[in-house]
Amino acid sequence: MIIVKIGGSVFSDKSGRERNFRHGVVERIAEELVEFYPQEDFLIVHGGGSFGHPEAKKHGIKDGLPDEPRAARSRRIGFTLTHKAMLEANGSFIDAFISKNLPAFPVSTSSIFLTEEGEIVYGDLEVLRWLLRERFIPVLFGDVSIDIARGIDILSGDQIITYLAKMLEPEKVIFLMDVDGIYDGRPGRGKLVQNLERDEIGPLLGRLNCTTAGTDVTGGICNKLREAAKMARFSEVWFVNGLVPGRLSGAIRGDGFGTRIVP
Ligand code: ATP
Ligand code: IP8
Repeated sequence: MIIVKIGGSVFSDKSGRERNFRHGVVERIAEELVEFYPQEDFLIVHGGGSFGHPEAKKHGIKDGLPDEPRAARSRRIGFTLTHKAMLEANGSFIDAFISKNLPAFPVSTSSIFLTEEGEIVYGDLEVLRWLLRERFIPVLFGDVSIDIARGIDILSGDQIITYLAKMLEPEKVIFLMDVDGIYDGRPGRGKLVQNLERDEIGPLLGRLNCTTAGTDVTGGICNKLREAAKMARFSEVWFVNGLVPGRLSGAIRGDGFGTRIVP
């Protein structure tokens, strides 16, 4: 089984208007999967992109639930609206996959995971396992979460993937981004790292100024690399450009262009 994370920077323009969706890009990604399905099983996780992120920020979801009853009530409504924005993105994914005759099935992340301070502490994977057994392509997404410490939080698609990699042991995890892979500096300035050993991730995080406090000065890449270091213990991890046709197929075959992390 292969897990594919479709980054928000691939399926939408994160600096563009809210809720823009690159239908053509997602349909082309689905076409690349058609070459390999059903010989290969796939599980898809997509990010928030121009759907979840602006809504989560607007409603202060990462601040949890406040004590004051009126503020808490309005935050709860924001929680639902953020989830609804993600359902809209997820619906467009399902339509694109179905249009290419791929049996994609939506799985609402917030209905199967609980977090504590942003980390997954409970996951009900039973239905997911059965969907895979019955040859569906489950499509999960970065989402809101019920958090047992803060009331509510945001659960990133990258964290979901680490958890799933540990529990389901896929042969490969592929991250689709809007750049060619992991650079040893900012894209455009640093050099693309094509083969990255798990042990080299720590020093690279240092060079990229990813502080232990988790301030992602280089965008979401620090979080992605930290999660990749964890999941590389269980499977091979690839970072490839999802906007360039053929890069996903290359990573699936194993001869692709991008960054490959080896355990
Ligand atoms: P989402 O979290 O919405 O799913 P995503 O998975 O597409 O989004 P981002 O969190 O936007 O990913 O992170 C990818 C971005 O990180 C790229 O657009 C790239 O410009 C930026 N970036 C910064 N530093 C680096 C680096 N050293 N190597 C690779 N990408 C980097
Ligand atoms: O883009 C974030 O998921 P990510 C999900 O994978 C929301 O980090 C709701 C912002």
